[in-house]
Amino acid sequence: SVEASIPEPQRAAWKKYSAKEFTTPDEFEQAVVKHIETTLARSLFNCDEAAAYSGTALAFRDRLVIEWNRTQQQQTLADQKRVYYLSLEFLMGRALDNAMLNVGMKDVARKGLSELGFRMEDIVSQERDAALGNGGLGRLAACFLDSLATLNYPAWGYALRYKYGIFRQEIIDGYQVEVPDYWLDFNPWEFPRHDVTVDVQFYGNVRKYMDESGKQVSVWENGEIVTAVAYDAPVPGYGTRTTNNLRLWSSKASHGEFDFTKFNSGEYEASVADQQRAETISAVLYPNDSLERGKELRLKQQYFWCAASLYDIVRRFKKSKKAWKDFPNQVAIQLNDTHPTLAIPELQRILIDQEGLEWDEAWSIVQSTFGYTNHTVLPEALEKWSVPLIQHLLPRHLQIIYDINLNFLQYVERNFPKERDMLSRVSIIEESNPKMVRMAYLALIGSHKVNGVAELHSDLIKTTIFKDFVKIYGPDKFTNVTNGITPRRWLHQANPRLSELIASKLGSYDYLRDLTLLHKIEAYVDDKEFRKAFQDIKYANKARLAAYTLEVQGIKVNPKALFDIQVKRIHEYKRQQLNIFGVIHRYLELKAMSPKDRNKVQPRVSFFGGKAAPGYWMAKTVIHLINQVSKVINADKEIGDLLKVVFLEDYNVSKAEIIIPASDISEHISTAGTEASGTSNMKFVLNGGLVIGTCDGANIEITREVGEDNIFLFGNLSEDVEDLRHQHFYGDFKLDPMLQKVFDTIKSGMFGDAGQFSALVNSIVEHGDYYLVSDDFKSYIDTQKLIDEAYKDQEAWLTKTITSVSRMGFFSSDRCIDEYAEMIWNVEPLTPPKQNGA
Ligand code: T68
Repeated sequence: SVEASIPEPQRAAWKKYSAKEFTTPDEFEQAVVKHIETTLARSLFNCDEAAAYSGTALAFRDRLVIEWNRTQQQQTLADQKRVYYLSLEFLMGRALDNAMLNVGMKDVARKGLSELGFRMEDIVSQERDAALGNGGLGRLAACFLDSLATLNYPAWGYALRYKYGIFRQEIIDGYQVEVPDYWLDFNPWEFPRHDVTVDVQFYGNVRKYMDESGKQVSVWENGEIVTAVAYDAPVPGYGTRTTNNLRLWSSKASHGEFDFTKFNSGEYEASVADQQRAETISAVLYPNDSLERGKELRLKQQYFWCAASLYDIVRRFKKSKKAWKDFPNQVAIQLNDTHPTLAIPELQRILIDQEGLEWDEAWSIVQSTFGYTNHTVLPEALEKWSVPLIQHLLPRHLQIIYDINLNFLQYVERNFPKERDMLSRVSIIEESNPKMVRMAYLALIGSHKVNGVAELHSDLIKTTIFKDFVKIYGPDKFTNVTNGITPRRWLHQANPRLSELIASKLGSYDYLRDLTLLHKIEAYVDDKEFRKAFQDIKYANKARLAAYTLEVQGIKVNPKALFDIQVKRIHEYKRQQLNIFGVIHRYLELKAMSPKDRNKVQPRVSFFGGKAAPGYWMAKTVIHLINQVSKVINADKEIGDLLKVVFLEDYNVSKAEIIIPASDISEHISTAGTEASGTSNMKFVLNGGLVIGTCDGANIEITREVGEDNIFLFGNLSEDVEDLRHQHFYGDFKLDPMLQKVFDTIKSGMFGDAGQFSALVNSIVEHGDYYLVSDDFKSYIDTQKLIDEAYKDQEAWLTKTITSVSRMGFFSSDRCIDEYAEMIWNVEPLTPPKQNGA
C-alpha cells in the first residue's frame, strides 16, 4: 500500500503529531482560543461575538477536515462507483450549527462557549447563510448532500462558487429592493485548491481532418480560455464519520492575474479587463426561478461548470486505469434540472474527440452515466438556447447536438414510420426563428432515467411535456422519486426541543437516521404529559417568532393567535395573491361584524415571506400589496389582535429555521398541476403545523400519509384546469362575488393608489385568470373558516398535529437518496471504519 512505501520513523512521527479531534469542553476551548489568538490575531480583550464565531467555526473546521481527509482517502482506495450531483444551486444555509449537530458536539461546544463568556445562540447567528440558490431546487440539493453523507454514499456535489449569492431583500416603502449578497468576506468552510484547475474553452472554431487511418477527426481550437479553480467544502454526515465533498468552481483569467504580454506592451487596461471578464463567469447567481431568459452569460456559466466538473470526474476515473466501458460502473452523474445538460455533449466530445472512441460506444457510455431530474412542467421555465448563440460559444457542441438529434430522429423514424409529425415535435431542435435547442429533450435523450419529484408531477410529465418520449422509449425510462427533507436540519436543528421530546419517548435519536421510527410517537397521542410538552414547545416556537417579528419588523403579534404562514418564492402560480385577497376578505368581514360577533372570532396572524425575481413585475406587485394591506390592517385599532399581517423581509434558510417551527397552518396553494412537489410543506408538518393546500405536488402524498382528516385541502383538481382556462376565454367568465368585493376595496384606494395594483387585478378580471384565483376563491375562504373552527378545539387540533408528525417518516431525504441509489445510480454505501485512526 501507499503507507508501506514510507519509512517507519517518518510514519511514526506523523502518527504521533497527526491532528486530533477535541472531545471535551476543555479541548474545545483550547482550540477556540488558539484560533482567536493566532489565526485571527485577537485576544480576550477584543473578542466580540463575530470573533468568537470565527474561532468556534475554525475549531469545528479542524474536526471536519480530519474526517474529510479520511473519507476521501477511503473512497479513493475503495474505488467504488461514485455519485456526482450536478446542481447549479446549493442552498446550504449556515454550516456551524449543522456541523456541531452532525458530529454530535453541540453540547460540548455550548459548555465551552459559556465558559468563555458567550451564548451559543448568539454565536451561531453570527454566521451568514451560504445562499447559492433560489428556492426549492437549491435547498433540495443541500438536503441531498446531507443524506448522501449520512448514508455513507461516496458522493460529490459540483456547483459554482458565486461571489454573490441570491440577493438580500429589503422592503422600502412596501417595495422589494435588491441588495447584493457578498458572502465571502469570511468563509472558514471553503478550501481553495489552487493546484486543482481546469482550463475551459469558449468560442473558436472546429477544424476537421482525416487521420492516417482515414478516420474523421474534429479539433476545437483558437478559442478563449478561462481557468476554473476548485474550492472545496466539507459535508459532514450525521452520526457517521463520512464527510463528503462539495466542489465549487471559481473562474479566473487563464494567464493568472495579468496577461504579461499585454501588460508589458502597455495594454495594462486590456489585461485587467480580460481578467475581470473571466471572473464575471462565476460572479453572480441568476435570481430567476421558473423563468428562462436566455442570457449568454448564463450559458457560459453552465458550460464552464459542466466542463470543469467533467474534466475533474474523467481525470479521477482515468487514475484507476479502467477501460472506458467501465465508466458507467464507476460514475453516476445526476442532472439537477436541465441546467447541467451541456455535460451530455461535453462527455460525448471528450470520448470521441479526445479519447478516440467510436460514436456509438461513446454514446452508450454517456446514456448509462446520466440521470435527469425534472422540476417543472411550466412552459416558461423550460430551458431553450438559441442555435446561433450555441454556435458562437460552443461550435463543437452544436455539431454534436445535431448529430445526437440526427441519430435520435432516425431511430424514431425507423420505429414509428407512420407518425411523421412526431419528428418535429420530439426534435431537440425547435424549428423557430432563431432555431432553439430544447434542453429538456437533450437531457432526456442523453440519460438512462428521467424522474419527476412527486407522484402527480411524475405522472404529469409523462402525459404532457414528455408524452411522445414515453411512446418512443417505453414507460420504464421514467420514474418518480418523491422529494424529501433532511430531518437533521429541519427538525433537530430548527426545533431542538421537539427533537428532544421525541427522543425522550423513543429512547434515542435513532429516528433522525430512520425517520420512519417516528410512527412510534403515535402511541403517545393520548398521553397527557406528552401532549402538554408538545403544545408548550409549539407555543415557545411561536413566542420566538413573535419576538423576532417585533425586533425585526416592529410588529407586535400575539403568540396565542393562529399563526398562518406562507413562505416561498413569490410567483403567480404559487398564488400569494389568493392568500392576500383572502386576508382582505377576512378584514372586510371583521369590519362588518358587531363587537359581540367579533368576540367569537379566532385571532390570526398572516405571515408572508419570499423573494420576487428582480424583473418579475407581477410578483413585485404582490409583495407591495401585502405590505400595503399589512400597514392598513395592523394600524386598525378596532381590529387589534384579531388580525395582523406580517411580511418577513429577506426570507432565507436560516430564517426558515425560526419561521417553520412556529406555524399552526402553512399555505401550499398553487394552482393544481403547477407545483412539482414543494418541500416546505413537509417541513411544516414535521414541525407540528397543519397544511392548507391544493391537490398539487407532494400535498397529495402528505395527505395519503397523514390522513385526510389532518389536512385542509381545497380547490379545483389538476385534471379540470385546462377546461377551466378554456372556459375563461370562450365561455363567460364570472368573477367570484366575494373576490369582486375585495377588488372593489382595492379600487377604492384603501391600500393606496389603486393604479399600482390594476395589472394584478386585471390579470384575473380581464386576462383570463390563468391561475384560477377566482375559481378557487370560495373554496379557499370556506376552508379557512373550517380552520378557524377546528383551531378553537385546541385538544382536537393537538391530536391532529401529533398524529401528523408521527406519520411523516416517508418524507426524509434519506428515503429519496436510497431510491435514487437503487433505481437510478446503482451505487452502494461505503461504511467508514469504526475507530479513529484506522
Ligand atoms: C422547485 N423548482 C419546484 N426551481 O418548483 C418545487 N428553476 O415544486 C420543487 O419542490 C423543488 O424544485 C424541488 O424539486 C425550483 O426551485 C428553481 O429554483 C429554478 C432555478 C433556476 C431556474 C429554474
